[in-house]
Amino acid sequence: MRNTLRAAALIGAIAVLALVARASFATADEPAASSSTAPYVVHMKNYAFNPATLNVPVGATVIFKNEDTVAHTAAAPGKNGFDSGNLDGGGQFKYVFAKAGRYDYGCAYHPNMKGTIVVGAAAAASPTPFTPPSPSGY
Ligand SMILES: [Cu+2]
Repeated sequence: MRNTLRAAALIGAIAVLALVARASFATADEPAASSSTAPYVVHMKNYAFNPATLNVPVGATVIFKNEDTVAHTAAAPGKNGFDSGNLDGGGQFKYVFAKAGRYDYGCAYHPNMKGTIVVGAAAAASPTPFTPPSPSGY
């Protein structure tokens, strides 16, 4: 009885270790930054994100620039989210949005600071017409 319990505890510990190892591996593979798209900038100024809503294509690089003298963060929850961590005044954070979707983010220090990055789905709002990918290669 006691041995069975100990074995179960051991198996549980191994499972937890495996999960932790996999989680740390997953966060380690960051998407490769593509320099083909000009970076977009979100200014953090006067306790606000500007623009509050930013539409970008998939793969776009967005730079969050803290132009206040106080510290801010830019963070979106969720598995595909992002987190700048603490950004002191004058600091900046660069992130590549490799997946389409809507990213509602905010500042950890100032709950009134909120912004949205819309990745990919904004083709209709874009002034440049959408060109479908060429059908060759299949
Ligand atoms: Cu803030």
